[in-house]
Parts: sequence; C-alpha cells; structure tokens
Amino acid sequence: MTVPTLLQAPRRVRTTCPYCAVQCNFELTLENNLPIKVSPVKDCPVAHGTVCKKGLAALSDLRHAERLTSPLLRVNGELVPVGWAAALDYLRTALRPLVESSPERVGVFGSGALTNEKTYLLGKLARVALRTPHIDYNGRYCMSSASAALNKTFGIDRGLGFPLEEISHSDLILLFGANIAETLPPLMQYLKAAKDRGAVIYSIDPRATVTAKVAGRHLGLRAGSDAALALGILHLLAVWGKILPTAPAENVKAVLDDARYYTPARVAQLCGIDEAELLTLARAYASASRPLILTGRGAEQHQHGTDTVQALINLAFLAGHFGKPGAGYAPLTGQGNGQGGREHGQKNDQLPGARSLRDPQDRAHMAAFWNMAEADLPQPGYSAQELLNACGTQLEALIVLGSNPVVSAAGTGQITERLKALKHLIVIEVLPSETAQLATLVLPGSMWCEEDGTTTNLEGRVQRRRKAVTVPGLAREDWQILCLIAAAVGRPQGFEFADFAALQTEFLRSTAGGKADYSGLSAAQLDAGSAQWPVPASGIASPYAYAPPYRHVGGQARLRVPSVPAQISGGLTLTTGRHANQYQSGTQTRRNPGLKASFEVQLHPDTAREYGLKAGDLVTLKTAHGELTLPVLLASGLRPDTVFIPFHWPGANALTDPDTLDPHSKMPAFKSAAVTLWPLRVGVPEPVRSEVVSYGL
Ligand SMILES: Nc1nc2c(c(=O)[nH]1)N[C@H]1C(S)=C(S)[C@@H](COP(=O)(O)OP(=O)(O)OC[C@H]3O[C@@H](n4cnc5c(=O)[nH]c(N)nc54)[C@H](O)[C@@H]3O)O[C@H]1N2
Ligand SMILES: Nc1nc2c(c(=O)[nH]1)N[C@H]1C(S)=C(S)[C@@H](COP(=O)(O)OP(=O)(O)OC[C@H]3O[C@@H](n4cnc5c(=O)[nH]c(N)nc54)[C@H](O)[C@@H]3O)O[C@H]1N2
Ligand code: SF4
Ligand SMILES: [Mo]
Repeated sequence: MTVPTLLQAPRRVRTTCPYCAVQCNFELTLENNLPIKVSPVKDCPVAHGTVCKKGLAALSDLRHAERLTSPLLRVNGELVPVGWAAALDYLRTALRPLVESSPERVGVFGSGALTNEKTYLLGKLARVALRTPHIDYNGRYCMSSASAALNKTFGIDRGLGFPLEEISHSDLILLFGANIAETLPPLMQYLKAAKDRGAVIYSIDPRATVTAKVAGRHLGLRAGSDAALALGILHLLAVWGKILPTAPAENVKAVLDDARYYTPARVAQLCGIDEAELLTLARAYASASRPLILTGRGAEQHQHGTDTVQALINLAFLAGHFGKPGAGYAPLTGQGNGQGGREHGQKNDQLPGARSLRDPQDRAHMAAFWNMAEADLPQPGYSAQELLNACGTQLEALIVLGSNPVVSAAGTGQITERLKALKHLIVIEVLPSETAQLATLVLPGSMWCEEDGTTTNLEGRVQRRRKAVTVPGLAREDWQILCLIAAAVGRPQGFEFADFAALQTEFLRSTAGGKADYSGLSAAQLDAGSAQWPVPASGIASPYAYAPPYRHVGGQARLRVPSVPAQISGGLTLTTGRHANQYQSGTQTRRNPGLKASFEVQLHPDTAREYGLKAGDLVTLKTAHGELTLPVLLASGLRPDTVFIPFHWPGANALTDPDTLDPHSKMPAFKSAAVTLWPLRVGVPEPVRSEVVSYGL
C-alpha cells in the first residue's frame, strides 16, 4: 500500500545557496517532497550559521507560477509550449547542419552560476560535440580583470589565496570597490573579528555604503581612479624606504620607476581626494604589519581593470605582504560558482582544471582524455562581449545557459539587436528571463536544489550541492539537456553518462594534473567536509595559493607596469552596482515578494539641487550609448560628481559601452561612463557639466 503523501515525515537536506560566492550551507526542510523552509547551519565552514535575506528567500523561485515546465518553441512570432520531441527536432534541424559545415557559426554562453560538473560539460559540449571555438561565459563580466592580473603575475588564480578565517589576522583592511555588507554579508563577521582585534578598515568607494559605515573609515575616491591611488601609496612607501629590498619578482625597478610620477599632489587630483587623506591612508599602510587589500567589482569593472588590480598587486607584493596570514591582495569572487566556473573549461581559452587551450601539452592531454585528435580541438574563440557582438553576423546560433545578457551585458540596446538577428537562440532557463523571451527555443532546466553537484566558493572551497527535489513538469536537469544537444547534433559519444555520478567522476578525473586539481575529491569525501583546492589524488593539498615559488619560469612573480588613464572626466560619471535585496539580472529576485527594492538613480543632494531635482523627480540619464529615465534618490554619501544606479533591472545597461573592453580581460567598463542629466520638465536648459579636464602625464 502506498503511503499518502500528506503523511510523509519532514525530510532534511543540506545543500548550498543558489546565489553568491560565499556559498552558505543551508538545511532545507521538505514536506510532501517540497522544501518549505531554509535554515542556516551552525557548522557551515564559511558563514557559521548566518545567511542573508536572499538565501532565506530563495525558495520563492522554486515553484513560482512563472517557472518554466515545458520546452517553448517560437511559432509565428510567439513562444508556445511544445513537447521534447518537437524541441529535439528543432535542435537537429537548426544545429546539426551548422555543426557539420561551419561549427564556428555556433556560439555558447555559460555562467558562473553553474555547478562545476555543468561547467565542465558545457565546455565539453562546445569543444567535443559542437567543435566551436566560440564559448565564453558571464564570469567575463565578473572577476575577469582580477583573474587576468593574478594569472599574469603568479600564473594561477584562486580568488582568496588563504582561508577566510585569516582575514581576522589582518591589522589593516582596504576594501577597494567592495560593498560586502550588501553583497557578501556573512563575510562581515570576519571583518568584525579583525576590527575587534584592533584592525583599521577602510571602504574605498565613491559612495559611503553600509559597508563604509561598519568599516568606520571611508575614502570617497573618483570612480576609475583606484590605480592612481595604489600608485600614490607605492610612491610614498618607496620614499619612506618601506619597499622589500629582495622581492622575488621581475620588473621591480620598472614598477618603482613608474611610481615616481605619482606624487601625492597628482594622485590627490586624479582621485578627487585631499592630499591629507592620501597621506593618512599611506601611513596606515606603511605601518601595518599585515595589511590586506580586497577588491570587489568597483575597482575591477573598468577599461583598465586588469591594470588597476596589477597596481594593487604590485603594492602589496613590493611592501612584502604576500604570503603572510590575512595579508597581501585578494579579489572577492561574486557568483555562486564564480571560482569553479572560471576553472573548468567554459572560458574561451580554457580546458578543465584551469588548463590552457593555447598550451600544446594541455591540448594533447585533454584531446587524449576526450578520445579525439588534438587537431580537432578548436582554438580559443571570442570572449563574452565579443561573442554577443558577433551574433547575427559571424554567429548564426547561440546556446545560453545560466545568464541573462539582455539585462546584464554592456550596451543592451546593441546586444538585444544582435540577439534578435540570430537565426537560432536556444536558452536553457528556469524562469522567463528577458533573454529567454527573445529565444527561438527555450529548454526548461534545473534549479540549485533540483540537482547534485559541486561548487567552489570565493576561497577555493569545494562543497557539495545536493538534490532535494526533482524538476517540475517537463523540465530536465541541465546536464541531461546538454547531453540531449550533443545527441541532436549527431555526436552522442562522450555524452552517454549512466547517471550524474558518472559525469561527476569524469569531471573530477579531468582536473588531475591541472592547476585547479580536484581529482582527490569524491562525493563521499565531500559529504565528510569541504576542501580548498588543490586536492590532487596523491600529494599534498595546500590552502595557500600564492606562496612562492611561483609558476613562472624561475619561480618569480611577474610584476608589470600598469597602464592607467592619464585623463579624467570633469563631468558627471555614471557608476553601477548592487542592492542587498536583488541578485544580478534580477530574473530570480525581481519576482520574489520577499525581496523588495526599487530602481532609482542616486544623486548627491548638491547635484540634485544644481539640476533643480528633488527626491522622487524623474530624470533622464544619457550616455553615448543610450538613455534611461528614473526617479531620483538623494544620497548624501555619494560624490557630487558621481551618479549611481543598480543594474538589476532592464535598461541599466542601455547606458554602458558595448564595444570598449579591457585589453587583457575583455571586461566592459560597467563602472564608469560619462553621463548627462536631463530633468523631465519642460523648458529646462541643457546641462553644462560635460567638459573633459586633462591631467596628461
Ligand atoms: N545582493 C547582491 N549580492 C551579490 C550580487 C548581487 O547581484 N546582489 N552579486 C554577486 C556578484 S556576481 C558579485 S560580482 C558581487 C559584487 O560585489 P561588489 O563588488 O561588492 O558589488 P558592486 O555593488 O557591483 O560594487 C561594489 C562597490 O563599488 C563601488 N564603485 C563603483 N565604481 C567604483 C570605482 O571606480 N572604484 C571603487 N573603488 N569603487 C567603485 C560601488 O559604489 C559599489 O558600492 O556580489 C555578489 N553578491
Ligand atoms: N552595469 C552593470 N552590469 C553588470 C554588472 C555591474 O556591476 N554593473 N555586473 C556584472 C556581473 S559581476 C555579473 S556576474 C553579471 C551577471 O549577470 P547574468 O549573467 O545575467 O547573471 P544572472 O542574473 O545570475 O543570470 C542567471 C540566469 O540564469 C538563470 N539560472 C540561474 N541558475 C541557473 C541554473 O542552474 N540553470 C539554468 N538553466 N538557469 C539558471 C537565472 O534564472 C537567470 O536568468 O552581470 C554583469 N553586469
Ligand atoms: S546570497 Fe550569498 S551570502 Fe546570501 S545566503 Fe546565499 S551564499 Fe549566503
Ligand atoms: Mo559577478
């Protein structure tokens, strides 16, 4: 006799949060096979029993009324529900001829929200089944500038190079463009622990954020001037004789020679701060024994983001702080699996285990692993923004998994046109995102607690994500959908996994010998506890990622002279960022009644007054790329020359530049654009604050 479902005892499943890179552990309470409650767990190695509001509200998406539960096919302009047979027919007709004749006309766009296993499989799908060079992912928009600078300097990128706990050993913490209290809230406990031990904490941000209030010190620099600030501190350290005489690095002299130009007066002018503020900060840095520099996206998402991070690495390295507990430099990864997502082969130039698609040995290794000829392995293709810009011209078809570029890519006016110009836009989604709404085929995929897998958090900690429920309706687990696509294009070999465990085993094995080696892990071991990579099958695992000798020839770090802008805008600068209560492109959180937030433009009261605006008035923001009208929110903690908007709603990225990318990381300049304000009233004169002031070298 079957037990009536109503009588089933509640079940508990431990898993990880669907959102950010902290990867808090939760316990889900299930009744009648549906999670009804999220509870934090005390023995979570990262958050120690805390979670944020987003995590607590995460169940709202799971069986949301708009949850996608069947494939949707565009018929006569409308997306209509169809069965899998029709969806697979479409895939066969659309993709198979392309893959056979011109695979480089197919693109794949992945995500740092995907588990490691899905990341691996998406990369394998592109390289082995589709054979296209053009796969990249939304992590390109995320931590890629910091990643590029770390890779160039140390030959490795593992985000935070030491366990999170060590932050509390630091005696000076500089947060460059990281609003942790709103974006990675459980990390505040580590900052508070450091503060309790006497650490001084600075928030370096054009806005005095909640984080700045908790930190206690705020340096409100001009957006985009972080590199100048780093160079200004380095300059003063050199003058004060505080540079490590025997730094194990290349280019030390060139870097120090360059810093000589960054006199306090010049740096104060470039950063829009007082010279006294710079001197106070530099003195604090010079006298600290374990200063830690952390960057968020504020310092990184610029046309010169990689060089900005390079300037910060140079500073921390030459002052001799790399390798000390809780000191040196580290970026704060953002996406749920931002770290693993940039290690296992969905980047345009990458193979699993953080191997390089350019390296002959790595190519030969993975070709053998995948049982294919090395010559058939594609070469590196477009980066994310280049890939989207090529849609409808070089690319005929695009497969998107785990991203909503119609909201989150730079220059969404242009990107929307490009996506509409595709013949085939195939989106694997869980909710009708703005990108899914443009698709020719939508495939209903799986959400976090509907699948097994692993994610790697911002300190390189690999944790288990556990399946608590099955997907609803005709939805399928994402990994199964990827295997169906491989079969539809006529290349099922290598995609015929007996079950998820078989895929996971293959993934873990694929990393053996790579920089990001997870091959010593198994699901059973991860049940016993998480581990920070590298975890080789044999040999020693270390939680310290940036300890010498470095991976470059000679074992030295490779410092570089950063190239930073010599010109600053004298007008208003638009910068963008996040709300505590919204997540990314908002697909998941804008629908959540538990997460209220509003889309407004923040202006300093003096700026608002200058334009005759008061709180709630509508104002149109115009940049070279687009315009957007929003109500005004007065923010006295913001620089008067800066305008801030959150990017969680459609329209924000209409204002950003789709074509200008950081030369190293290919990151768009999400965090600075020249902007003019146009109050929505009749007869208002044109704004005048748009001249460019040059402080040429
Ligand atoms: N609530 C919430 N949390 C999230 C996310 C989310 O969407 N919502 N997303 C996750 C992801 S993927 C990421 S990448 C992280 C991002 O986490 P953060 O980097 O903390 O987030 P942002 O708000 O984008 O940027 C941080 C700060 O940079 C400042 N800023 C802007 N321009 C500059 C500049 O030129 N220099 C400096 N020094 N500061 C500047 C902004 O004012 C902002 O306060 O958050 C993760 N956590
Ligand atoms: N102006 C401006 N723009 C920015 C930024 C900024 O600070 N300013 N930040 C940038 C940064 S740091 C980031 S990370 C990007 C993020 O922006 P996006 O790349 O758009 O990321 P998400 O909003 O997380 O998109 C995830 C989408 O995939 C779906 N999804 C999530 N998980 C899964 C899954 O497991 N399976 C399936 N099938 N679907 C899933 C969600 O429903 C959602 O629609 O935005 C970037 N854009
Ligand atoms: S969003 Fe981040 S901080 Fe909030 S509960 Fe999830 S993992 Fe933790
Ligand atoms: Mo991000």
